Amino acid sequence: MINRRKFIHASVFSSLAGAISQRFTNIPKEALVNQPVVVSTWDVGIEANKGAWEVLRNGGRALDAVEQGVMVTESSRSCCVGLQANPDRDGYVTLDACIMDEAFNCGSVAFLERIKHPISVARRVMEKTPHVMLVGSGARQFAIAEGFPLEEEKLYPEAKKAYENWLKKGIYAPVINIENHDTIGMVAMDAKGNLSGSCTTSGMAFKMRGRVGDSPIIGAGLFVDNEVGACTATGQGEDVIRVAGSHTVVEFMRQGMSPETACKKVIERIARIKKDKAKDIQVAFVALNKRGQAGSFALNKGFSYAIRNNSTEKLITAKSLF
Ligand code: SD4
Repeated sequence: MINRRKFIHASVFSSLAGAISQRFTNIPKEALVNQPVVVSTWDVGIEANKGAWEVLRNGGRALDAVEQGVMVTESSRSCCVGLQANPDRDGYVTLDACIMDEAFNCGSVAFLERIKHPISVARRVMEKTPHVMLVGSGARQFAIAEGFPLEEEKLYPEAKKAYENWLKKGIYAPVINIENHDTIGMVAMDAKGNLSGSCTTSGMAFKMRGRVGDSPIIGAGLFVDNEVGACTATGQGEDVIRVAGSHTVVEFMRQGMSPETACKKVIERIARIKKDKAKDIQVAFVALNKRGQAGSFALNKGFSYAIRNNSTEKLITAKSLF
């Protein structure tokens, strides 16, 4: 039998817990609007959002939308994500991706070669293994066992040209800035108000063999907390990882900040760390809160993000620190 002291303790604790969760999410329940929306990074996000929207407009799940959406980019010959992308400095294309749903389920692959849709392998890791992350030959072995075709090992013509060009000097000074990006990150909310996110990349062009950036790292390149919001990152992954970028943005939204302000706070933190080097790189975050409000902020000019909902489909130039 529960005694009076324990009862008082339990009831104080539960009302405190309610107050805390209300304060940290800071979003009144009645303000929640279950309108589907999808937001993704860079100009390629417009086409990717179309793929996601096919799922969302039919009442589908945000998780399916963010997978289908970025698969459009992974397949696109005109983009820099997926097997058509630039290789590492040894001439091999290596891919990273992750996905996260509304219940903290997540899956990730890194340093994956010769598989066309790393995002789907990441989802399979999430759904079919007790793990979150598989890398390298182990990730590929798992993909093949799951029936993903092993593609030919080759460089697509544009990537081959770019690589041969790079080899002429062969200077190892990788940097991700506005001319040089190769990722798509996507966050979405479905008609039930559930959030999910995905992120897929070929990483940094001509990177060191085995280098992995932020994109497949849950908390860095992507984070989803269905009570609060979702965030994805793009840009120089090393600098996103060191501040646990996407997770930190979500935590700022939990404190009540708008998506844009939350992204800005983390960008400012990166700028403080990078000091005078902050102007040489690009980092940007795109975030969506539980009310379906989207926002973004970049370190430097030149970043845009794409949004699609029932009333709009557009590319927005993000505000930036510099
Ligand atoms: C990485 N964040 O591997 C990725 C690269 C990127 O646009 O976003 N490029 O560091």
